[in-house]
Parts: sequence; structure tokens; C-alpha cells
Amino acid sequence: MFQKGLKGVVAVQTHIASVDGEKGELRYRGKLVDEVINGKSFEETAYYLWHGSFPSSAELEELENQLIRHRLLPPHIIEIANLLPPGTSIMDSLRTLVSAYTHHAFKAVPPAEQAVAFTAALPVLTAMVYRLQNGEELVRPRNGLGHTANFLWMLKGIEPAPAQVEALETYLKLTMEHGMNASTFAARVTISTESDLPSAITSALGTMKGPLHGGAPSGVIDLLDEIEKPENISQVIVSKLEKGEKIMGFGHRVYRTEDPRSIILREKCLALQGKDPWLDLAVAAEAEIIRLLNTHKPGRALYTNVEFYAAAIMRSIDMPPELFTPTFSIARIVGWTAHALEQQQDNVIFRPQSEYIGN
Ligand code: COZ
Repeated sequence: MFQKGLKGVVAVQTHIASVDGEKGELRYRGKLVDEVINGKSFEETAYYLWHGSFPSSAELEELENQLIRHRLLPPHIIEIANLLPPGTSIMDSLRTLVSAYTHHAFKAVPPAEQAVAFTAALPVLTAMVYRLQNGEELVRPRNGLGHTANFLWMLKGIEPAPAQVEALETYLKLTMEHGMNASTFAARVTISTESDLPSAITSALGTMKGPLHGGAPSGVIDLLDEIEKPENISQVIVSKLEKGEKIMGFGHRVYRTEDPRSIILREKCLALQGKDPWLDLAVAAEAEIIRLLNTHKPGRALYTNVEFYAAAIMRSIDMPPELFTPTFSIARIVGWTAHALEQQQDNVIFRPQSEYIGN
């Protein structure tokens, strides 16, 4: 029977993660997300999602060697990047460049290593496109830096402060995987036709670009910039709600209580309180927005989602808004590829029905 947006429909059975919207719980491979990521690196968390257990030291070393190998981009990819017209959005550039990873170049790479390869390449592609668009020299990855630190190094050309790496890495680990969100679903549908990983990631990137999915942090920045001061919160929010606009950073298709990821990110931001007026505004605005949403949209169970404090973290590490969705993609590519590999292992092509309701 018809469910608009497949709301509430179980389209996939998976071993990778579970999202309990009522309890507000996210579990990676059965374990609560904060238990998984605490004290673990991006690399260890990614391995855990791909394989269901943490790597031994030898497995971690092999993973790190694969990441290093695949940070070296194929020459034709760099040539295409240089041909992209100025002003091309970074998400458009990533979608274009990933689709140029012609499958024949990857045929020799086993599927599990292809997942690592794209996870390695996406930060390099993002930094390359960003610096090309800004007329800056490209910065090569450094083998001594971890995955998250390397991304900041390649973006800015300066070694990032440990606090910045830690804040960003927490966000990346929290947003690696989230069940059957639109971009992950797009990746699984693409793989289900026995297409290939470059195509599945291209589908996912195109889906992630949408403001209702990956674009929210930029929307949160615009919202808080529009609010500007705590005394403006109510007037700005009520005016949007009365125009039927959605408040970016709030609401979630699954969570009917607080998003566990925003709880963890809020704690990070609270630790920085008083150090950044913008963060202070975000904390003040959140409480008032929740109150106004409950008043104007009673019963919709609208709470802060991960993107609200993600925007605050990005802003606190001087990440420009055009890099928010690409950075989200640098995390979620782990989930996309984990689900693509799982789909390949027990595949049935997705082919739902449609109901003709007259022209
Ligand atoms: N602000 C204001 N109203 C919202 C809202 C928001 N962020 N999210 C949902 N609503 C309202 C809708 O207007 C709708 O109200 P009516 O019943 O009066 O029509 C109701 O809640 C249900 O809306 P919808 O079916 O869209 O809810 P759903 O749970 O499917 O929406 C998403 C989930 C995330 C798309 C949410 O609506 C949204 O757009 N949030 C803003 C974008 C964002 O932060 N995305 C990142 C998600 S991690």
C-alpha cells in the first residue's frame, strides 16, 4: 500500500546500524554510538562499521596503508577537476569527479578495498576542489596525519590544532552511518541493479546535496546569522513558522525525541561556551526554538537534529558553509559503502510498485 516518502516502510534489513526513534538511540553494529566512538579514531570506527568488529593492530595498519595509497588521485581526475568552471559547487564537483572513477580502473580492487579507496579519496577531492576554486596551491596529503587531520591539513595548508581535529572527528564518527536515510537508500538501489561502487556513490552524492538531507547545516548558519541576537529569536522563528517554513536543524523523520548525536555534539559545544558568541547564541536559540515548535506544531515531536550543533562545530573550526555538506559526505561515505557491500552480499533489485491515480 502507498506510503508517501516510504514513511515507516522497512525497505531493508541490515546488520550495520539501528535507529530507535522512540528511545532516541543510534547503535552501530548493535552498540550505542557513544560507546563505539569513545576513544576510537575515524579509521577504527569506519573499520568497525564495515566489518562488525574493531581492527587488530595489523588490520589497522593495513587499513592505514590502503588509505594512504588511495589518497593519490588518478591523473585524469585531477585533469577533470581543473576543467570544472569557476563557481561549480563543491557537491557538483564531487559528484562529477567520483563518477569519473571509471569502473575499469577499479576492477582489480576488491570491493572492501574500494570502500576504503573512496573514503580516502573524498577528503582529497574536496580539499582539491575547494583550493582550486579559491585559486590556491594544492596541498598534498601527509602520511603522518590521521584521516581527519589530513582533511584539515589539505584544506588549509596548516597543521590543525588537536582540539579542532577532535571536534571534527567527533562529528564525522557520529554521522558516518544512520540507517536508511535518502542517500544511503540511493546507494543501495544503485548497487541492487548490480551496478558498481562509483555509480552508487555518485547517486548518494547527488541525493546528499538536497537541503532537506545534507544541506541543513548551511541552513542553520543562515538562520542563526538572521537571528543575530538572543532577543530576535522568537520574532524570527514565529515569522518563519507562520509562513509554513521549516526551521533548519530541527525535526527528523525517525527521531521522535532528541537525536542522540545532537546530545553528544551539544556537550562538546557547551564545553566551549563563553568562548564563542556564536556558540552561545546557538545554545540560547535551541531552547527557544524547541518551545516555539511545540507551541506552533503540537504533537509533531520536533527536536534538535544532528545538523544544528554540527553547524556550530563547523563554524567553531572556521569551516566555510560551502564545505558543510561535503564534510557530511566525507563521514557518510562509510555508511554508503557499508550498505553497498551488504547489498551485494544478499541482493534483490529494488523495484517497488507505483499506483496510477489518473492523469
Ligand atoms: N520546522 C518546522 N516544522 C517542521 C519541521 C521543521 N524543521 N520539520 C517538520 N515540521 C512539521 C511539518 O511542517 C509538518 O507539519 P504539518 O503536520 O503541519 O504539515 C510536520 O512537522 C511533519 O513534517 P514532515 O512530514 O516533513 O516531517 P518529517 O519527519 O518527514 O521531516 C525532516 C523530517 C528532517 C525532512 C524535517 O521535516 C525537516 O525538513 N527539517 C529541516 C531540515 C533539516 O534539519 N534536515 C536535516 C535532518 S537530519
